[in-house]
This record gives sequence, C-alpha cells and structure tokens, in this order.
Amino acid sequence: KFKAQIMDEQAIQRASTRIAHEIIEKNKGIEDVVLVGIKTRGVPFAKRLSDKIEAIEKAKVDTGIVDITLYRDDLSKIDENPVINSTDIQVNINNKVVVLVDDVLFTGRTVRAAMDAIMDIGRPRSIQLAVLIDRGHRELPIRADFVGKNVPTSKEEVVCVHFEEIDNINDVTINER
Ligand code: 3GP
Ligand code: 5GP
Ligand code: MG
Repeated sequence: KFKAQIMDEQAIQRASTRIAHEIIEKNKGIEDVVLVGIKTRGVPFAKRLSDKIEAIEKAKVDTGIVDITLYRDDLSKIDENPVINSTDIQVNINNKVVVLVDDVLFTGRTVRAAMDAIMDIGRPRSIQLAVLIDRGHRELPIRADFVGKNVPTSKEEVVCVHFEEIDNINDVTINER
C-alpha cells in the first residue's frame, strides 16, 4: 500500500551527483576505483554514478556486478540466508578500491555476502559502500561510506526504488507491507 514518495527523479540525480563527487574526493581521483553494483537495482545506480564520475573526471571508471539473493526461510522471521549467485568483475581488483553499490541498505546481510564474493576473487586495498537509501535496522556492524538519503523506517514499511531501465520511472516511495 502506497504511503509516500520520498525521492523524485531530480532528487535521485542530485544525490548521484553528490555521491560521485564524494567518491572522487575520498579516493583522490578514480584511478584505483572499481564500482561493483549489487543486482538488481544496485546495477542501474552504479551506472548513474559511473556516468557522473566520467563526466566530472573525463575518464572511464571500471565497473562490475555481483548477484546476491537473500533466501528467507520464513517471511515472518528476519532470518535470511545470502547466496552468491554470480560475480561478473572483468578487471583485476588486487590493490584496488572496490566501491560496492546498492539501492537499499537494510540488515547489512547482502553487503556482507557481497564482500565475501569480492574477497573470493582478489585482495582489494579497501572496500567502500555506496547506497541510495539507508533504511536502518542493521543486524551486522556494517555502515555505508556514501548515502543518498537516510530514511528511518519501521520494519512494516518497504522502500521501493524505481529506475527507468527496470521500472519505467525514476523515484523512491515508501509502501506499507
Ligand atoms: P533489488 O534487486 O532492486 O534490490 O531483494 C530482492 C528485491 O526485493 C529487491 O530488489 C528489493 O527491491 C525487494 N525488497 C523489498 N523489500 C525488501 C526487504 O525487506 N528485504 C529484501 N531482501 N528485499 C526487499
Ligand atoms: P539487507 O541485506 O541489507 O537486509 O538488504 C539489502 C538488500 O535487500 C538490498 O539489495 C535491497 O534491494 C533489499 N532490500 C531490503 N530492504 C529493502 C526495502 O525496503 N526496499 C527495497 N527496495 N529493497 C530492500
Ligand atoms: Mg538491492
């Protein structure tokens, strides 16, 4: 059930531009940076960030994709088992700064699994995390380095991120379960 729109297209654009600048600033350029989008909607968000970074720095930024599914044994429980489905990172990540990119950060379990997938294929110098929405309710000691919008939610609420490539519209809404 729809409750409210919390970001429109322009708000997503502005947050993406700001985070692109923050990634460049924190890493003193993008030479050693690899953006890795977490499927599904972390991928179009990573694309937006890489487009912005390229426009600012006039240089290509390496990108990759990880696919992680959370299997919920019981929808009423918070217990979720992250499974790494596939990893598509064509560049060497040894000694690189890997920036994981996801749409929503919630318990942190997906990000933990994504870090496992990264560590399996190399030894990055560091791993950073960029998310469009941080909705709280962390169950692991994980935080984001770059946040589009902090949105305090109840567990009964769902954040719905929509990107044009997938949903034909760019916005973020809050719905009641
Ligand atoms: P995404 O691939 O765009 O991130 O987790 C799979 C999908 O289910 C996500 O799509 C997300 O949009 C949606 N989703 C909505 N609410 C939740 C939730 O509370 N937990 C999880 N794991 N996914 C949710
Ligand atoms: P976590 O593993 O941190 O609990 O959840 C992160 C993943 O689950 C993200 O990839 C995200 O897609 C999905 N997720 C968790 N809660 C929500 C939510 O409220 N809205 C959306 N769109 N995705 C969510
Ligand atoms: Mg996601």
